[in-house]
Amino acid sequence: MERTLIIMKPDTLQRSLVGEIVGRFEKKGLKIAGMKMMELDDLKLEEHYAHHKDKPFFGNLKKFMKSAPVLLMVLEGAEVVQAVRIICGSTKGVEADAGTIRGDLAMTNWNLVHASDSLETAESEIKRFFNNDELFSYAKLGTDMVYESEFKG
Ligand code: 3AN
Repeated sequence: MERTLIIMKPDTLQRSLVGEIVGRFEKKGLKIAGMKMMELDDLKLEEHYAHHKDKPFFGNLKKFMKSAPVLLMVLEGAEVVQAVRIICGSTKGVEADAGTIRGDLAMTNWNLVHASDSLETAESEIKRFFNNDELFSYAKLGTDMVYESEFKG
């Protein structure tokens, strides 16, 4: 099964949307393999947002991401990277489809969640934020109600 990284950004905590957002992933049938709260620092943010480090908004992005703790979650499931990106919606809230987290709950680039954009990125992002002993393998009840037999495993 694939794994992906979710960061619930400071606006999730400040807007009391933790339960709402975690609930959307749970209701989809995804399995939580790890979860924790953390304050991000410049080093972690410069690594995580390396692709944005020369952009004019990078300073504001770092300031925002350090303004309150974040919640980190590793989700597991078949084709979970793609499934989670669809649930999150496109980057800018006002342009994101209704029904997505960003489309329903965000207006701007303060968009509540980060989700890994590919399997390769997910692997390196999970390693960046989680130690092996913070990730859990267990049999989740109801899995056979979520997946067709071809995805069982
Ligand atoms: P996504 O989170 O949809 O994968 P990224 O990785 O391109 O999007 O952007 C990460 C974060 O950088 C966004 N969530 C947003 O906070 C910020 N960001 C991206 N593009 C812009 C922009 N044009 N103006 C301001 N902030 C931006």
